Amino acid sequence: MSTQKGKTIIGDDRFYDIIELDYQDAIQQGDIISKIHAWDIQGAVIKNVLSESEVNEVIQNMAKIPTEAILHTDTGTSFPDPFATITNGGERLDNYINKKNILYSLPFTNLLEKIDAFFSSIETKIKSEVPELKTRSTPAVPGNFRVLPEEKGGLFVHCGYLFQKKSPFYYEVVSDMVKEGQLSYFMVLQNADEGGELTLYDMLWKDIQDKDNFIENRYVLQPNGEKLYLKDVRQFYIKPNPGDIFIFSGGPIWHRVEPVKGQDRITFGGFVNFSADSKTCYYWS
Ligand SMILES: O=C(O)CCC(=O)C(=O)O
Repeated sequence: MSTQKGKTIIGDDRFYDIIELDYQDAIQQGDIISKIHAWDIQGAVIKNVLSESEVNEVIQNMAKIPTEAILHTDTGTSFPDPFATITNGGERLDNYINKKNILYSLPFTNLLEKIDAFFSSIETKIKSEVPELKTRSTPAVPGNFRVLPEEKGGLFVHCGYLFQKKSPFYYEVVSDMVKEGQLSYFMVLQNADEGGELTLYDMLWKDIQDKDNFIENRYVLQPNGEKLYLKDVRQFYIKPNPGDIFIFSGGPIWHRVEPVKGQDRITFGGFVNFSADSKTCYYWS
């Protein structure tokens, strides 16, 4: 595994306010999620949430994930299943819960505890937890492993509000959570040898709300139906190091992951938002 640490924010034209700070400093601030949710800043790279040896342990334990529990997608693999797989009731929701139970049966206790501690410590004004699934009286999945290999094309351009539009059922089955201001988070576990940067586009949901199809990665559709090519949109890149977490306003901001070269890009991540009464910060996938 390559352990070289590189620059995490790449590009001179930084039209979003993305802060970069060490985990201890983020804890001192204590209101990072509120700030992103309020659009005071658009994201934060929080460094060294897991140490190098803790990251290596997670990567090694990923070999213990049963092959049949891994979901193969157009972009690589996911474990456990992401919320977007729940497009109806019944069987798919059961499958989502079964995969979550497999996650908790594997030796990922340290990772999952650190993720819980991360949310509780960077947002101290309100409590943080994984939301409950209303119809099953069990919590949702806190996040999932995403593996992007070289042979796939990265992660196609999207934003969280697009997922909300495409997977409305999920938002009905989780306990009262607002949809406005959804954030994304991910911890990098392994970077690709080359590529795999997260691209942030100067393009917001209020202006662009459609694509031709999920895997389209060259253009999005403007309200008048005309194509807007991504190469013509201002952009800059985020490439956190293993053990860092990037949390950002992924609901409204269109983004994608660049194609990967060499070793797989591996992250663990999900989404973040507040409860309807603003008393709880929820994270899930
Ligand atoms: O790198 C990842 O895990 C994907 C991040 C992302 O695109 C998202 O959370 O919406």
